[in-house]
Amino acid sequence: MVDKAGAVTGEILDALVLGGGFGGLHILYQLREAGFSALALEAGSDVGGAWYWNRYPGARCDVESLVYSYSFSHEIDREWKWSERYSAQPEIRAYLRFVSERLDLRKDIRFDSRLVKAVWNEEERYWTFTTEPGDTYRARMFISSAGPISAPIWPDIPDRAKYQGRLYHSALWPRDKEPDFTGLRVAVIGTGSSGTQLIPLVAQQAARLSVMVRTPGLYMPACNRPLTDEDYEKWEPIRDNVRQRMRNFEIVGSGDIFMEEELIQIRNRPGADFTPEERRAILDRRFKYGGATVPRAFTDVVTNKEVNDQISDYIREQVGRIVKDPKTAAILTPSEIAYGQKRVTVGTDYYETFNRDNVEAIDVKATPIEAFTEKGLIIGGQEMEFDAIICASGFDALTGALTVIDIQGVDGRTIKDEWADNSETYLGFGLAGFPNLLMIGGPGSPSVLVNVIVANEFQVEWIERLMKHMRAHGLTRIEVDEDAQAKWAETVRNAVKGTVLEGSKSWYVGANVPGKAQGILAYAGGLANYIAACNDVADKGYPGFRLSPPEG
Ligand code: N01
Repeated sequence: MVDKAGAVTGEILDALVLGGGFGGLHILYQLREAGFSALALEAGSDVGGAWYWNRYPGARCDVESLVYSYSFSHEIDREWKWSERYSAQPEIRAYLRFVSERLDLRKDIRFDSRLVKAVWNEEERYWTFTTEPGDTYRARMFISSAGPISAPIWPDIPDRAKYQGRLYHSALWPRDKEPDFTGLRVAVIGTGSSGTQLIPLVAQQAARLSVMVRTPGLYMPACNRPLTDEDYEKWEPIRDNVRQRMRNFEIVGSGDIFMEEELIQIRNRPGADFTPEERRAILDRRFKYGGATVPRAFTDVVTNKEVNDQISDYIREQVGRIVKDPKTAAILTPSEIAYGQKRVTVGTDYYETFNRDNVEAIDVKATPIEAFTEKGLIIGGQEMEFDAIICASGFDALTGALTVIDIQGVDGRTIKDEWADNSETYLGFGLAGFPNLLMIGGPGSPSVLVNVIVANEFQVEWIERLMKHMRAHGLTRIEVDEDAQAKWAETVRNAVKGTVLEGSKSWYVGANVPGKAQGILAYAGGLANYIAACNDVADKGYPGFRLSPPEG
């Protein structure tokens, strides 16, 4: 079975895009506008990417929606109105559906099409793609926007298949019927961003909720609220300026839209400029504003231990203030984590939920979960019975979305093998041995360490510029130079030297996936430096890439 746009007509597309999320929709649009033929493959039945699959209760973004949205189109920006400061998953999905319809992208997306194989044809210089329903496509360029956090992993606990109760993963939530936990004994494994968001809502239904806490993270209340007409009256006159400043990297654009200008300016100064008392007063003002903004108070939060300690302590203090039972508070206190080593979680009523009579925290660091059983879990040699178990156990981040696909480059080299020992790329865009493959949000790019929508938009525009360059110069092949890749990998490693990230044991460094190569996965040197490096490469005619015209 082959698709009309692919093998049946014999057409070789200019590009095949993997993924129908934020990055995939944008690159599809840009390529079409630039006159390239392109299709996108999406495993889900609709657009949304991560926001299609992560439909667990309470799923919402932790970046303010007014800037967790596209800026490339003034029209789209003005036509869409967000209802809340941090939008919930259904609204983000609706937004992406709106964008896909508004830009007439859906006709170029193949839904329910999971890419399982991609093979590079060196002689003919194109990729052949095979999807799970068995369709095949061919394209000169393979552009992956598969998502940095899109390959779910289950907890590394034996005998999961034995469990006879209702088993869920937060990122593989049922698409047909919303689960009802009313009257059930429920366990949640995992207290990262997903667990933190779903626990308060599941607790409202469950008869008993047991939260398995292994490494408690730093948590901040979102202070989410509806966006009012008044907010929009404030936003309209500053919108273009904020968007521009974000694109110039003067502001982060993740959670400070309506923040006082003075605090935004302080953010450009090191915490070392202030006394501990002054810093505390600044943190108090940020805390009132809400979201992940407290830790982003100064420029040196990940490099200056004293400043980092103060911020980490400030966040930790909340636990004892809110959680009434001291034993529970001790289990939830993130004593092992410094700010920056693990992503701060942002939610609503998370700590408050542990004051409910039907909720308990179980310390599974002290007493690990040993195994699943037919009826529940074994912890400390004792079986605990549960009617439902929710695994909010995270993702094989940045590399996992591509290593699960059989991607064969030059001489049959596979991405899975290439990334067995490291996750090296050149500028996060390309990988030696895999010609004409370009990545959005790939390892070695800033992606998850910044406002990912802003990073995506830059990468999309950079790829568009590269493809136009290749077309203008009659070039049909591009491949990363091994030396350039090794140098960029060194830059990525150096970017965390002397920062708290060196001590990270989280998915940032692959520590959550047994057997995964360990090392920082994203470029932590800041979006501005990253953009300067990538633009410099483009301005100089793409050194580090070998570009060539058709042979013969
Ligand atoms: O996954 P995680 P996530 N026994 O990896 C625990 C983005 N995101 O889905 O830390 C016991 O953070 C594990 O424990 P430990 C965001 O970037 C964004 O929550 O390894 N526990 C940990 O607590 C985020 O960072 C949004 O000790 C086990 C949890 O499972 C990223 O996605 C919303 C265990 C996994 O936490 C991932 O978040 C959701 C075991 N055997 C996600 N195995 C927003 O925008 C695993 N764990 C808000």
